[in-house]
Amino acid sequence: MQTQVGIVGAGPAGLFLSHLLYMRGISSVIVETKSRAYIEARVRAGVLEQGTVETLEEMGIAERMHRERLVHRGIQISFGGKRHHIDFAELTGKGVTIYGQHEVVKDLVAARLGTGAEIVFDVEDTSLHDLDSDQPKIRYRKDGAAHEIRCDFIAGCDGFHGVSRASIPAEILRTYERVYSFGWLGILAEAPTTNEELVYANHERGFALYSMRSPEITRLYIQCRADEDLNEWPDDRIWEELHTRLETGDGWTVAEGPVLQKGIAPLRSFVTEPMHYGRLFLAGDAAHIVPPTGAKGLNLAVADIRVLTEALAQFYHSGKGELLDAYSAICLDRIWKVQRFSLWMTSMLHRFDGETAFDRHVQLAELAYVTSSRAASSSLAENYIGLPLSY
Ligand code: FAS
Ligand code: PHB
Repeated sequence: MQTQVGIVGAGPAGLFLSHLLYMRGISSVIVETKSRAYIEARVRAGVLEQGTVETLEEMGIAERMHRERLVHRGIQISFGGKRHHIDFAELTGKGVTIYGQHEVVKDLVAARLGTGAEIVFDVEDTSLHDLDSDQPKIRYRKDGAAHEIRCDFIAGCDGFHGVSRASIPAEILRTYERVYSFGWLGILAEAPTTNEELVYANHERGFALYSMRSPEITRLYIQCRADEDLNEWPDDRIWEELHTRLETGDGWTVAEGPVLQKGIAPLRSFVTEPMHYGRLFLAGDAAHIVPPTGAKGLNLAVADIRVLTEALAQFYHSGKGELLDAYSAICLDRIWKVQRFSLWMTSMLHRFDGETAFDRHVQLAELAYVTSSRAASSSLAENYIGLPLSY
């Protein structure tokens, strides 16, 4: 098989790239290890920045999102038993969209297949070859048969555990990482929302987050040990911990309901430099991971893809490679600013092993300052709604 851009991974990065390239007249094929049903049911991010919403609108696949999304003016931060509103709309003129990542994936897959695009699901043994030539190749197996895709470029959109980053010679790569001693235990519950915005809570017992997917479905998280055993967390223990950590003394309570999904995700800050080698370009989680506290993972993938689309369009439409050469630097400028914000939000809202009484007082002072200073809350707001896009 031959195509202009071979894409590894049908997550948000790969799917956004494939459709944006299609709109620029550039052909692509996506290979994906999982099934279509699996990737469309995989519950992950929930918050879309304005830039991601505008990208979906530019692609002409925002109709269901506009119909089903929730639009929030801001967030609430809870500490010391009180909730404090950070009003993004008042501070920045913009809000955020609540629309599940798996819904975005459904819309993207439908749009891609609607144009006759090639998405090869259920592949095995993906490998990348001849990356430093002008005809790199993706090889994979499907239904026991070996296949090869000859491309001009390969986009590594296969997430943190994919093969793309590992295909770059180790001596080329520099990686930067911070691993946290805690993770997030998350549940998806069939329970009505009882608050009109997300609530981020810093409680003596640890962090908790109240989020949602629709008026009928809530998404909630509690900070837990990274090596926590999910079997030790029956539903009633989770609900009890959520009520404790989200208690605000103002009468607000979290509604309970059947738990539809339950899981523990580790937290990590991670960056790969450079984000390309030869004709292979990394995008999204294949190149970087942020702790979900800043709701950035999916949105950062979209920002990478907008740059990569412009760079590939410049190459095919004018024969120039300047943007391809500058791809890593352009993306990394935003990536490190998003890493900073996500680390800052995580440090402000979580309890840390070994923290001293002094550390705790400084953390509570940070929370008090951010929720009482217009300058500080404006800084949080402009990062949370999304920094301006490069392209
Ligand atoms: P993805 O990981 O989404 O997609 C990569 C795709 O490549 C997958 O479909 C995978 O099956 C496929 N793949 C992997 N190896 C392959 C191979 N060898 N060959 C072919 N295909 C291969 N972000 C938030 O903002 N908020 C959250 O609450 C949040 N929660 C998360 C919870 C979990 C458990 C995880 C893992 C991530 C979470 N994230 C969250 C981050 C997440 O949303 C990512 O940032 C987002 O999915 C990034 O999209 P991609 O870069 O496309 O990577
Ligand atoms: C979610 O709804 O899944 C969500 C929202 C905000 C975050 C992380 C996760 O910071």
